[in-house]
Formats: sequence, structure tokens, C-alpha cells
Amino acid sequence: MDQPLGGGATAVARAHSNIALVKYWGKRDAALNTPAVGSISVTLAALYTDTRVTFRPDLSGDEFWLDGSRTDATRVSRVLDLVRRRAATDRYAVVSSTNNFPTGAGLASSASGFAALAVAAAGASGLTLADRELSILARHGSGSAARSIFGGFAEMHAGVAADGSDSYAEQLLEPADWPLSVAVAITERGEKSINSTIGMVESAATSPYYQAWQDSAADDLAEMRAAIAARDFARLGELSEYNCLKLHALMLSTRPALIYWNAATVAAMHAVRGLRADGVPAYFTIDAGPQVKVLCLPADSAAVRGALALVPGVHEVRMSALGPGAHRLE
Ligand code: 2P0
Repeated sequence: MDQPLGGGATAVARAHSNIALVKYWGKRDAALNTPAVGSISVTLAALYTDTRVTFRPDLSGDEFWLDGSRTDATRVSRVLDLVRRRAATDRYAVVSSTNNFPTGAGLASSASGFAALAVAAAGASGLTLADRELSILARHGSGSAARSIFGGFAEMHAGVAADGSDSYAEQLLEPADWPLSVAVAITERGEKSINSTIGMVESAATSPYYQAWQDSAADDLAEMRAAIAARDFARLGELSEYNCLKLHALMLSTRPALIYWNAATVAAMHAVRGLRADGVPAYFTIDAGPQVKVLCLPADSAAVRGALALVPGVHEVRMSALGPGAHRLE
């Protein structure tokens, strides 16, 4: 089947992926897709999604094309339904997205994807939405996408409101306020085995550590905010590793177990600890997938990249600076 051409109201947007330093895992309300805990992330310049949205009068449903293949549009329609209600239109849309990195492999394609969708859909429907409203809209697609509306450092608030109106992200720092580098060690190119949306529901239902995960989130968020405000890289890095390993302890204690690591993931973690032993401040973090992201200072980028490239099973190392927020491309 050929991808249909435009002919309606169109907008194109780019949003960058992000990685959480204090992580989101667990939902407060599944229907509103509000998180159980807040999170803090950095937006990555090197990884992004471009999305075109065209609302057309001749469609009987939404169409979603991802990297040129027709894909299930259920989650995309959840976001588009909110845009249609606000814009008072009943037109369906053709959505076409391309990622400049492997989809679904733990590189946060849902974060950049739904942030780009929120901005493009609002634009194509003629709505002018504030960043906070765009963040809420993106959250309905994917919790982590709420953070990708913003560049640099962003914090997602879990919120307490029953309608989800206080569950959005905000910017903490612009990228230029504290330039950091992130190395992404790709240890597997295929799709991950357990999707995060399902995995986090299983953790909440079965892990004896889930309550402790929720109870300790506020302390981690407060400490991370303080580390960012003080530009204290060692504190930021140490806390990122701690929060990451705490998340993976929660995943490992889920029944059935969520084991996202492969052998190269573990080898890369040891390589990062080896760098630190040699005096290079570098810290890892890992999401719901086997890739290892390493935070470092720009001056140490080459040393970090070189060390990761030598790890058996690492296919590729991509370097990234901190990136901008989601924006229109026209
Ligand atoms: C995060 N992750 O904070 C955490 C760390 C993965 C591990 O957000 O169900 O794809 O779409 O809201 O955003 C992955 O979860 O989940 C995620 P949904 P999402 O980045």
C-alpha cells in the first residue's frame, strides 16, 4: 500500500529523545497516563523523531506510518482525539514519523515520537498551545514524552489532581546552561522484549520493592534538583547510577522478571566504573532496554567513546550533546 499524500491541514515537528536521570516507572492513573513518580531527564540532540500530521476530510480513521510502514494507530489516536476535541473537528489524520535511530530498542522512541506528534497535531489543527499543555498532550501518548517537549534538563511532575492537569514537565535548565555529553552504547539493534507500559504495570502488581520505589522517589528528585542547581557533576552522576540500579532491582524483582540487560550491557557498566577508577568522571544509566547511556563532560567525550567502543558486544557508540525542545520544522 502506498503512503497517502497530503491535501489537508498539515504541520511537521521534530522532537528529541530524552533519558531520565531520575526515572519514571509505574502509573498513578492508567487512563490519563499519569506517572506514579516524578522524573528528571536530559534531552538528547543526536536522537530525534520527525512527524508530519495532516488532517483530511476523506479519511474514515487515523493512519499511522512509522519509518515508512503502516503501523497500529491506537496510541496515536488517543492523542489525536484530544486535539480533535479541543479544535472542534471530526477530521481524521495521516501521521507519518521517521526516527533517526532504531525504534523500540530502549532509545526512547516513544518519548520523541509522542512529543513530535503533540506539536505537529496541535499545529495542523490550528491550535496554539502553551508548552505545559503540549506536555500534557504528549503525556497521554507516553509518560516520558511529556519531558521531550523541553530541551536541556526537564522535570516531570507526577501531580495529584484527579484529572491529570498537574501532571506535566517543566524545564530546569537550557542545554547551554550546563553542557554535558552523553554516549549511547548500542548493544542490540532489535526491538526489546517487554514493552515498558506492560512492564511497569507488572512491577506495581508483583514486586515487593514497588512501594519502596515510590516512597524513595521524592528524595532522589530533591537531590537531583540540588545537584543540577549546583552544577555538581559527580553528585548528578552518582545519583543517576543509583536511581538506575534501583529501577533495575525493581524490574528484576517483578514476576515474571524484567531482565532488560544483555552481556554487553553489564560489560559496559564495568567499563564505565573502570573509567572512573582511571580518573575519568563518567556515569551510566539504562532504561527499559539493553543500551547503555553514559554521562560525561564534553572534554572527556573521546575517552568515553573509545572505552565503550572496546567493550565486546557494543555495536556502535553514538555521542550526543544536550538538545532542544520539540519544535515545528516549517
Ligand atoms: C523513563 N522509562 O523515565 C523510564 C525509565 C523507561 C525506564 O519512561 O507507558 O514509554 O508510554 O507512559 O514513557 C518508558 O516508559 O511508558 C520510560 P508509557 P514510557 O524514561
